[in-house]
Amino acid sequence: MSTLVRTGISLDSELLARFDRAIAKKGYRSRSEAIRDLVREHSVASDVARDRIIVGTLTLVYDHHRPKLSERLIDAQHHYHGKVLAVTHVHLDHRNCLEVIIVKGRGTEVQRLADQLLSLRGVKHGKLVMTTTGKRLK
Ligand code: NI
Repeated sequence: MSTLVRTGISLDSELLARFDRAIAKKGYRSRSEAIRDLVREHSVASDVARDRIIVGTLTLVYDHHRPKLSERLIDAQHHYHGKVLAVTHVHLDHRNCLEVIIVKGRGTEVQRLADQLLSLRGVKHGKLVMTTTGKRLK
């Protein structure tokens, strides 16, 4: 079990003032929580860089009237079936669909799937957000 450790750091006063203003704007009530989040962000980025198992969401907005697009999206997801945990689909209007695909796998594999889907013609916008199971995030 880990314990809470207090630490002090030396920072340029203007840099610290800028940091304090930025975190206040975001709603942080303490510098410690903002720094903890930065460290967690670094930990997730490190897991992605080391190609560890990550979880993520891939959000897509696409035009389902585009010929064969729905079929191509489904084919690609079946190809990566071990990585796709769940899919939520919302019909935004007569033309546009929103899909959120929940994925799990090595960062490079998940990125490959995301690139394949995002580059299809008719996919208007999308983004992959990678995170971790949280085991290494205290
Ligand atoms: Ni739809």
